[in-house]
Amino acid sequence: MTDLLKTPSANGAGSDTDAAETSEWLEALDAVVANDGPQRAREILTRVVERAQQAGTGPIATLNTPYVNTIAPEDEAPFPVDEAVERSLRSIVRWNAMAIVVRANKVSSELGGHIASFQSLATLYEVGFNHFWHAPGDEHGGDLVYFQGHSAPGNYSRAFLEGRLTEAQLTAFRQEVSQPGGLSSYPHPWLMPDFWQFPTVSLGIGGLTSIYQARFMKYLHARGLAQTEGRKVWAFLGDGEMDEPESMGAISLAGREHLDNLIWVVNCNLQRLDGPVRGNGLIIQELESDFRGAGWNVIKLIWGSRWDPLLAADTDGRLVKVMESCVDGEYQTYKSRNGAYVREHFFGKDPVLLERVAHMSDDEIWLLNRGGHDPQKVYAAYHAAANHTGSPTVILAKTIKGYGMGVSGEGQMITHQAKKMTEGALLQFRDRFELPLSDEQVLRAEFYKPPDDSPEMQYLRARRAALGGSLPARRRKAQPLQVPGLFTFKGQLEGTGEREISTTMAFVRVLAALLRNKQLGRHLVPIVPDESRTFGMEGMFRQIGIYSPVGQRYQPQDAEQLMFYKEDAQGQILEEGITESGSLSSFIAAGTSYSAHGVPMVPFYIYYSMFGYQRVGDLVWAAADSRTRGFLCGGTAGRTTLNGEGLQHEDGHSHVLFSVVPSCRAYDPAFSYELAVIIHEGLRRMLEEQEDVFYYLTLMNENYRHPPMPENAQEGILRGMYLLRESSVADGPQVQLLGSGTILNEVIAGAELLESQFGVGADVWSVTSFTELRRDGIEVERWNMLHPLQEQRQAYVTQCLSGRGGPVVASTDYIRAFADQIRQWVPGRYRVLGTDGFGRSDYRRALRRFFEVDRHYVAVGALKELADTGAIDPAKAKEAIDRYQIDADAPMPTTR
Ligand SMILES: Cc1ncc(C[n+]2csc(CCOP(=O)(O)OP(=O)(O)O)c2C)c(N)n1
Ligand SMILES: [Mg+2]
Repeated sequence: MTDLLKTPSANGAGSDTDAAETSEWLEALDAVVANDGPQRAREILTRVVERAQQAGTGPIATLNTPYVNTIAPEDEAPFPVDEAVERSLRSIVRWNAMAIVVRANKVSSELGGHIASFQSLATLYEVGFNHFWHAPGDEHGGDLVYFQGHSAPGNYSRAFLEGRLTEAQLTAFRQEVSQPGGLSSYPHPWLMPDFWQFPTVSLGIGGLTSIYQARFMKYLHARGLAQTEGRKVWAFLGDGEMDEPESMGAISLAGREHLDNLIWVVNCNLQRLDGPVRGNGLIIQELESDFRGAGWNVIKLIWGSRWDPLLAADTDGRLVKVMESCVDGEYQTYKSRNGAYVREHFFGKDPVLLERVAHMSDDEIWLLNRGGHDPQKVYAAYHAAANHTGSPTVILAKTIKGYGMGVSGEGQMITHQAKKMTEGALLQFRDRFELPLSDEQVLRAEFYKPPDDSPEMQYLRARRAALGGSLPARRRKAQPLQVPGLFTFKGQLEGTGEREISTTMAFVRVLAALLRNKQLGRHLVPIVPDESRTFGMEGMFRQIGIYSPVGQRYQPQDAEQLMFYKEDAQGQILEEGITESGSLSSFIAAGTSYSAHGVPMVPFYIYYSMFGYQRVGDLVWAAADSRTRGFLCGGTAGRTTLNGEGLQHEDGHSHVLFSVVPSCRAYDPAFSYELAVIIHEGLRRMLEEQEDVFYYLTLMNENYRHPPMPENAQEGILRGMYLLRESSVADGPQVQLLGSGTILNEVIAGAELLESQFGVGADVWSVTSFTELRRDGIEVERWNMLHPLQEQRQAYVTQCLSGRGGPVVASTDYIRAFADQIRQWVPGRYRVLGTDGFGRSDYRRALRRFFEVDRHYVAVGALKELADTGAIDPAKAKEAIDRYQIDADAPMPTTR
């Protein structure tokens, strides 16, 4: 990119080894433009560049255009209304947005808030609200707008004028707990479920998820599930935010799939939190080449209309040359000073330009505006973007951070965090935007709403009515879908007999059974990041097809095979390639389709569990925040079960990570029937009850026999544990053994050893979810604390274990913190075994011994607990250690 910036521009900057020859070429080009127009010049130049590259010149940078607006003034769509009313309306929105923050911080600076970002965005938002963004209704399915998170006061301000929020609510900004109807600091579908659709505030997430949203809309359309044509996804992103890898990481997908339903507006106010985004460069030029390279339609919106005459007169390119020679750090400084400063330091770079502006006063120079603050130019850019077909559009709008804040922030380094305005700045703000407020009202930062019959209010209502209603607005529910009975999974409930399969395979069978279901099948969205073969899902390629907007343009290599690689315009699988972030974004788009499109869809996103939460944790939270429904399936999970892949593949902690997400139900099932019961219940809750939950399921790749479902196990499977096997030793010490996932088999084997070799009776419990058990325990404990005089309740874990007798030992394929979650509700002694430490490759048997979670450790653990309670002699534990050849002095696995 730096090279591109250094490339001599069309205006003649840079070195020249033969100026006369260059001049001849340029004159020839000028003649073509004059006689045949710019289009013809473009044709010729394209051919010339091709020829030059064939001749070995190497790449010639063609991705950047000069630092001026992409749309020439004569090509601008004319602004359709009298701008005066809009200006007045916009000024009121600006005022209230600022007042929301200033007033909250008058009470206490504890609450925070941002003023400067929205002040730079106001024109970009208001033109959208007045002319472009449709709410869902009979005529239009509705546009989806990803608003900038920390500019939320701008949305609240408008909603106040539209009569959606009260003055009391504005005053309760960021008081989400203590004030009824208090406004959430940032967009949040849990805190304002009828208002906010997209939780954008973690920077980068909005951009990435908006791309996959646009793609998902095309997918829904192609599959005939929703009519999404004509609907647009708009996303507002900060220029600083573009440095997040998530922001730019999927722009090539948008280009490749021609997502012309996607419009990004990057607010290039040149600043982020600490300082300039590209103090020593030009962020707009940098982004232009990146996006153009990725196949986007790029609209640069740099200069406002007041520059038009100066640019029209710039036939020798001197002005554009100076524009390109300045860096963003300078542009920021200009707008924090005054007209005289701009004259001296900007136009003063070229004496000829100083002459050209000699007739202009300092005030006139100061008023030379930036594109993103000029409604006419913004309208023209939006109009072009909304009518563009064949590729996504990015509008790079140049603005001023803290516009209108004067000494309290305009273009200043500190502006991002400014939450207060000086009295002088408040009065100036009033004067500049011509607000009908007295000095006293200004100093109290009173909210202002013009009378209902004022031109502003009439205009505002008329525009939103024409566009179908208010935005943003969130739909809470879709039509419920009926979930078939549990018998759909008959095969899983009956067990596998002698056949040995993995839970991954069981999952694929459950999914296949669901896909065959007439009502529900269409609503499922299998998502894989290039791991279908790992999970044995390749049979689905042929059966339901892989979505590709262009179908399949090639004869697949395996066309002769039964299960060939089939891409299809109506394909159902989202085969994302190697992008866990992209896959999770598809998961969010599909799992919130009930809300964004009124069409319930159930994503099943299956991936390597190790490349799950720890890789894309923030997106997992975005999914939860968005009230996403669906199933995340961490495949080939477990620190010792995925044995051969070694350290960076073996997941022993994803369950602990998922346990922290409030809307996630996480399970570590051991048997097919458990999986079937859990998935069935999940579907029922998501589709029939319309609960906003998602499930995390770990799936293993170890093959073993799956028994039929024991009677009455269903409730326990869902609540988190049930008794799988009762002790067969009637008189003798007893223990309770807990296990989950594949390690449950080791626990069962451990019970057999205890009974046959030590005469100790062992009950075995299958714990499908330590996390659900903990949730229940916490809830019960809280209730008991707050109801001291009522009969105290018992946690489900306690109910299960009390009265059964003996100490409790748990073993899992996860770190100890996982099973430790339930400690305080386990009656009596509780020993937890787990796989803390770095993974490594070996046979499963060896790994389970290394991490001390195998049957022998289960037995030793149980015997030691019994010894500690005085039920047996400690020598028994020692006997087991010797018998099983355990090296008692081996260092902790965590240190190896
Ligand atoms: C992932 C993440 N990191 C940091 C922040 C804190 N933060 C909020 S806004 C901001 C600066 C944003 O600058 P820019 O994207 O240019 O937006 P502007 O306010 O200038 O429009 C920062 C660092 C965040 N919200 N998310
Ligand atoms: Mg910025």
